[in-house]
Amino acid sequence: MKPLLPVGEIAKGVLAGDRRSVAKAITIIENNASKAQELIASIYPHTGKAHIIGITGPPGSGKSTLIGKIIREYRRKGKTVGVIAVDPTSPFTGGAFLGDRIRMQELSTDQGVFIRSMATRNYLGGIARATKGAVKVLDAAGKDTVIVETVGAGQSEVEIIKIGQTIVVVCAPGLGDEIQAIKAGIMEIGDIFVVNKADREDANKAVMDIQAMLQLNNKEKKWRPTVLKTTALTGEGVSQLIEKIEEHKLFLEQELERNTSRGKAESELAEAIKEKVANSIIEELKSEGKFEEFLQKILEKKMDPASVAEKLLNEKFRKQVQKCQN
Ligand SMILES: Nc1nc2c(ncn2[C@@H]2O[C@H](COP(=O)(O)OP(=O)(O)O)[C@@H](O)[C@H]2O)c(=O)[nH]1
Ligand SMILES: [Mg+2]
Repeated sequence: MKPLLPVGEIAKGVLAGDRRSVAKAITIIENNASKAQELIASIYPHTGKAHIIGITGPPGSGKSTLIGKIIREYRRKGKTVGVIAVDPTSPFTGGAFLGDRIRMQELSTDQGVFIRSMATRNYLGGIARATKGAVKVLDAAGKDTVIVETVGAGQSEVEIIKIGQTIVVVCAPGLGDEIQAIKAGIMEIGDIFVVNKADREDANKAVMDIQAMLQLNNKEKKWRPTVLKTTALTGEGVSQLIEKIEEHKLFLEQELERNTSRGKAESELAEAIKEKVANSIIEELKSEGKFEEFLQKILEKKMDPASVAEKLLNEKFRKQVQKCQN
């Protein structure tokens, strides 16, 4: 066996975007909790640049096929893509991925694409945590977009998919269980709903079913989820899906900006209030002669400024409370 590289070396490789280091880093995250922590700590400052897309839905709805097409579309736009598939039913390593092996090879030799499937076994700290770590690795490695694929069922999947900043729920007509998948808490967190296999005739009915459910769920939301149709096999509808994803990304960026300007305004207002209140209290103390009286005590070193301030304020507020009670 080859000697193992120290974590620091692997982290350096990840930051340089080296594929093999990325693969090793994810293996560390899967297998070694203490090393994983060290690794995450060293790459963490370089994360936060990628847009993370969560793609969920029932098995067989065509998520992996669709992701193959999404990757191609992003590559055409010159963007790099990382994929973490948490899906035991159709692992990316299997033949099902992308429909055929030729296209899979095409993608696996592309340096701008990194695909990794993670089994849903018992990871230390949980699968959601391991997935989060793997996403950070791809983010730090410079991938513009990171996609997480997961089967939409059960609470742990909901946990995983929340890693995504934009959440895409993929259903297919005639699967029967699309509504169940949506019921599992995913309806509330989906940003974009996709009815894949639009080549099937009952696709429009599925679109209407989802739209009806969305209407029931119509809590005051700033982002209105939409329903799109795709045919992953041919790629039809995929560019519209990418457009919607980009629109949601822009929405998130604008929300963030609004929130930070709100935060700034909030602290400015608090500062302004503090200044006004302090000034008016000082003025009052001066007019009462208290300020001068206690200033003298400080000059004579009988009291320190902090104790004086406390005493003055205590007296002042006791008086006010008494005023109120009368
Ligand atoms: N008719 C049709 N079949 C599709 C379409 N997209 C995927 N499939 C097929 O559906 C099956 C499941 O696809 P897969 O991508 O593995 O689904 P996943 O389990 O959601 O990842 C495969 O046999 C695909 O070839 C589509 O748009 N139309
Ligand atoms: Mg799949």
